[in-house]
Order: sequence, then structure tokens, then C-alpha cells
Amino acid sequence: MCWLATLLVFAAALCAAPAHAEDGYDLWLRYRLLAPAQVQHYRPHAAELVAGDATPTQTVTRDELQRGLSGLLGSAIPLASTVTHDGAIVVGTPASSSLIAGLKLDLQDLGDDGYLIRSVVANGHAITVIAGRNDIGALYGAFQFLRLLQTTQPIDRLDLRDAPHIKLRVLDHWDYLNGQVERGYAGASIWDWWKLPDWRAPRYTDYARANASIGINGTVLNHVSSGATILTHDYLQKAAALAGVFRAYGIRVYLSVRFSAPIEIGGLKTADPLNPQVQAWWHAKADEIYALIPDFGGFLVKADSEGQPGPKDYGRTHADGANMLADALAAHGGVVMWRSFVYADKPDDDRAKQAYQEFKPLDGRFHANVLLQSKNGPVDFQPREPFHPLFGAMPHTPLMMEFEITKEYLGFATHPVYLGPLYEEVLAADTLAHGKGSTVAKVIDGSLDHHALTGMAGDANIGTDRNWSGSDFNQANWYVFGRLAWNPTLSSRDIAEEWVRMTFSNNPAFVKPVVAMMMGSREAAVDYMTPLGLLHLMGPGHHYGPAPWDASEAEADWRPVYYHRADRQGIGFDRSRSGSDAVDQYAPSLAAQFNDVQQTPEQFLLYFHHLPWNYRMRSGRTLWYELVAHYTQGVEDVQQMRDTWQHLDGYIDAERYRQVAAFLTIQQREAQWWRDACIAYFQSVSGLPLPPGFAPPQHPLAYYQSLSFPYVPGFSSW
Ligand code: BDP
Repeated sequence: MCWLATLLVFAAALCAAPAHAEDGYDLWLRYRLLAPAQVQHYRPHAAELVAGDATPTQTVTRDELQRGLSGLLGSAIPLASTVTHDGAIVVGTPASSSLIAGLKLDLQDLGDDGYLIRSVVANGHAITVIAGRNDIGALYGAFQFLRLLQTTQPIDRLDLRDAPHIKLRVLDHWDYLNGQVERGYAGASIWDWWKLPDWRAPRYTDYARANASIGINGTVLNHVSSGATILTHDYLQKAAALAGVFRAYGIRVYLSVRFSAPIEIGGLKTADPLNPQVQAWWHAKADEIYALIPDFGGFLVKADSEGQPGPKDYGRTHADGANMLADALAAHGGVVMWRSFVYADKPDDDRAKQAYQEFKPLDGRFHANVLLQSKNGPVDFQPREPFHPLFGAMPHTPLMMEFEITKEYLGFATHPVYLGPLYEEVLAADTLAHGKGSTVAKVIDGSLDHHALTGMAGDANIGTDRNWSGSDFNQANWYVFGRLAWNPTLSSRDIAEEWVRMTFSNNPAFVKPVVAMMMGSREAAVDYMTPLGLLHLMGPGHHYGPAPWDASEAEADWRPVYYHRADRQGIGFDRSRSGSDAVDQYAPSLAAQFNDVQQTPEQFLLYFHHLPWNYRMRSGRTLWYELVAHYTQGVEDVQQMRDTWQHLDGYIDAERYRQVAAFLTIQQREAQWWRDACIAYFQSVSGLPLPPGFAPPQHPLAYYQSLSFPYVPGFSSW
């Protein structure tokens, strides 16, 4: 090859290579150059940008559109002060843009955060207008417009309008002030408390961009079990610095507060919510916070649970505690998100019943600015649980959903488990509270019981890892949480497709198999971990790997053996009327269904019933056979996921391709371990031979029981 040809090849290679290695940092906001045909299609619709910069939100909206469009289309979009060309993009509100005001768009029912994107003719030019009633709506619209391009949707005849179904769309960070993240598998906390408030890392801005792009509008900075230090003046100043970064993106800061803070940092002798001094302390604290953070969102509280202090320490109710805090915030417009996740010191006959028992009688007793935040299921964030019976049972109280985004119980960072189907399953579940169609989604979006104050929280999976979430696929769980908090009726499959296109590639040969792989990934995990309604079989404390035999935890209801109740005769937790009667916490028609073993969906079978090993399943096989078959299926599904991925080499950058491949290898090894350990254990209890055709566990039970893991992430230090 002559030197000129060599040079040309080299130059071509340079152009094709991304400017920097793909390390996942850009999340779904990569804005990489689209294929030439797409660029050609979109260019005429992005001739100039008319966007204000009178407020910080307007400025970041304009910047994001410039950044996105220039990345996707390969050259900068010129800014203009008014429309001079066909193909102009105009973004703003009636207040910020006289052109938008003149168009007299129907913005009324968009609420505070909604937007409209429409192809119109203005000043004699065909343009695209992105409008909201407020700046933040316009910002959300801008992100949606970019998403259309990122996912290669047509934009020539647009007429879109959208508004969030839920008011508070919040990430709960389980971060401690020392930088550790409880159940964090993506490195340390991204809040560099030590260097705040002076140093505001650029990453905070990228965090806000990512959240705003999916409509998240709140962040709780610290873990629910944190100490009181966050409420000291020094730390409030640090929180205020973060709030200052997030404000332009419509994100409010909230804090988890310790109920006994008046004692610990206030010098009082009590934290009794009915004590006037305690009340005065919280009022003063709220005033101090709002002086620093005028748009502060409010408090998140874990009280009387897992050793945390709370109103019960003083013989008061959860309502007394929540209302006292709510009163301190009310004048400033803040809310209290009071958690229903309560673990008693002494478990009743059934741990799953406790939240309902404690909170149902308090329905209607909470002040107007209190939301009750419930986990999706009654036990914890298990791979599968029925929906929490409080949903639908407290019509006079705004119930807020809490999902876990970090995969504490679903394989940490390394099992590519997409949580969209889990969230969707819960949101679509019918509580039957007011007859058919009373879905959990309608409970939490307020439409079922007419609540204006509504919320959805996700326990974040974000840390200092370059890719934010510990793996590329875990980013999808952050993404799907935000999209469902915006609209809990969206399909998790559509969201997966959107995410794959934005994050990896628009090539259908890649998109189709990857979406299919994601959609099957949660069921695979259920199968190799906890099939047929089993739950909480994870290793003690750290929750890594299988330990169905474990009875070492101090509290009985933290032990796997408490949950599966396997013995020589059978397996499962009897929550029917002849057992703990947890079924009667559901609406009567649903309770009747769960009470009847024949009508109980098999996916919840052992959650509601204790059954003999030779119980006949719908397949005609025995329960023991089906259990082994599910465990085996889970491993096979992971093998299938690996095969799928192997065929996709070359479609995306080598960096991310290789990491996913490596993590799938880990997942497969661990899926096999889960299967084998659980089968070995349950076989030792049942005494039954393995059904024919199934491979025996690779090791004897004693081997699995001997494994120990001193340095499991997210847990070891506390
Ligand atoms: C459990 C976690 C624990 C949390 C607790 C909670 O293991 O780390 O503190 O939930 O939500 O699942 O409070």
C-alpha cells in the first residue's frame, strides 16, 4: 500500500472511532452521530434553535438541545432570536417566548411539568415547537424531542403532549456521610460530603441531567437509617450546595431524618412527638433548612423499624410522629414521606402482616402533607412477591410506591436483570379495592381515591463507578424507574427498547434480541433463586448467594428457614385462613382467591400455602418436580442469554460488549450455584430422589454450606 492509501485508511479509522472509549458514563444521553440517512432526514427539521436563557432552567434546556442535536446530527445548530427559516425549533413557555404565546397552544391541562411538541407554521415557516406552561415542562419536552431522534422516530408531523401521572418522582439514596452506600454495588457515594459545599463536582450536573431526562424531580441524599448529623448546620450547607446544582433541572433535595435527632443534636431529653419542646425544635430546624434551601422537598423517615427510633418509643403512633414533622414543614410547602417498612422487635406469627396491622387503623389520621411510602411487596424487595396489601387498603392516605433499583436481592451489579417487568407486574396488579381495574398504578397515581399528592420512590443504584450503576445493564433499571414514575402504565418492553436504542444501537439486529433478553432476565432470576413464591433464601446479612439452610440471624424473621418452612412433609408459608391469615389483608375477592390453593397463581404458591412435596401442580407434575424444573430452567435461560450476547459481538463498542460478556459469565456461574445449592438443600430436607433427567448438584450440600463471604459489597462495614 502506498503511503497515501495508508494515511487515508488511518484517517478513516480515526473518524469511525468514538472520541473516547465507551465507559458508560454518558448513560442514555450519548448523543452519538446518527447514520447518514437519519441525519439527512432530521437536518431540515433542525435548521435553527430559538430558545431563551432568562432563567437557569431555560439555559440548561438550550444547552441540552445544542449538545444533543450537534452530537446526533454532526454539526452545531445555529441559535436565533426569532424564526427565520423553515425547520426552526422553538422551545419555551408563553412567558419566555412571545412566539409561543402568540400560537395560543392548549397548554392548560399539561399541569406544572407537562409539555407539548408540535409541528406548526409560524411566521410563514414550518417549525417545531416544544412548549410547557413552565420552564421545567419545556425542559422535559426538550429531552423527549431528543429521545425521538435518539431512537430514530419521525419528527416531521409531530403532535405530542404528555404530563407526569405522579407528582413526586424521587430517588432515595442509601448513602452514608462517610461515603459508603448501603446495598451499593457501584462504588462509593457520589456525594463528596467532605469537599462540599465549596467543591461541586461536575458529576452532580450530569446526575441532574440524567434524572431530568426521565422526569425524576426529587432526590433523598442519605440513607433511611442515617444518624442525625445531616441535620447539623454544616451538613445542611452542603446539602444546599447540591440543591443549588439540581435546581435548574427541577430536582428538589429531601433528607432522611432520624426521629431522635432532637436528643442527639438538639440537646433535648426526649423526642416525644407530643412534647412542645420537641415540636418547637423541629419547627426551628425546618425554618433553618428553608432559609438555606428555599425549595427543600421534605423528610423521609424510617421509624420504629430495624432498631431505628420512632414515636412508639414514647407510646405514640406513626401518625403522631409523621404529623409532628409534617406540621413543621407545612408552612414551607414540604412533605413527609413516612415509611411503612416496619420490622417489629418480636415478630408476630407472620412478619408479612406487620405493616398492614400497624398502618391500616391509621388511615385518615395523617395530615395533608404526609405520604405513606410502602415497598412494592409485604416482606422486602424480593425477586417476586405479591403486591403490598396496603395498596388499596388506605383510601384516605396518599400511598407512595418504593421500588428497589439497586439489586440487593437480584444479583448485585453482575447479573444483568432488567427490573422493568417486576415494576410493571406490581403496578398492573389489581387490588380489586373498588372492583375490577383498581390497579396499584391507580392507587399511587391518586386516581383511585382522588389524591393530588402522589409519589414513587426508587432506591438508587448509583455510585462513583464510571458507569454510575455498576454495569451497563443496571443503568436500564434507573431509566425504567424514572419512566414508570412519570407514567406507571407504560410498557416495560417499550421502555427497554427505547433504552437499548439510546444506550447501545438502533440496529434492529441488535435491538430485538437484546430487548428479548432483558424481558426474560427477571423471570430467569426468579427461577434460579426463588421460584414458585419462595423468597428470602439469600445469604445472611449480605444477601449474596443462596443460603436456604441459614438460621444464624439474630431475628427469627430474617432467617431463610422462617420463610420457606420446608420439612420432610412439604414446603411453603401457610398464609391462608388456616395459617397466618395474611390473605385477609387483601380485598375480599382477592383474599378468597389467595386463600384457595387451586386459585392461587403458581408464581405465588409457596408464598401463600404450605404444601406437600407430592402436591399436584397444574402441569400434572409434583411440586418437587416443578421446583427442580424451575431451578434448572433459570440456569438454562442464563445460558441462552449468554448465547444471544455472543452473537452480538461487533454491533457495539468492544469495551461495553466485553463487560457485559464477563458479567454474564459470572451470572451463569452464580445461577448454577443457586440452583445446585437450593436443590441440594431441599433434597436433604425432603429426602426425595432427584426427578429423572435432571443433573445432580455439582457439589454436596456441605460444600455450599461451608462457603463464606467476608467482603461482600454494600454490607461488610456495618
Ligand atoms: C432491607 C435492606 C436494608 C435496608 C432496609 C430498609 O437489607 O439494608 O435498610 O431494607 O429498607 O431490604 O430499611
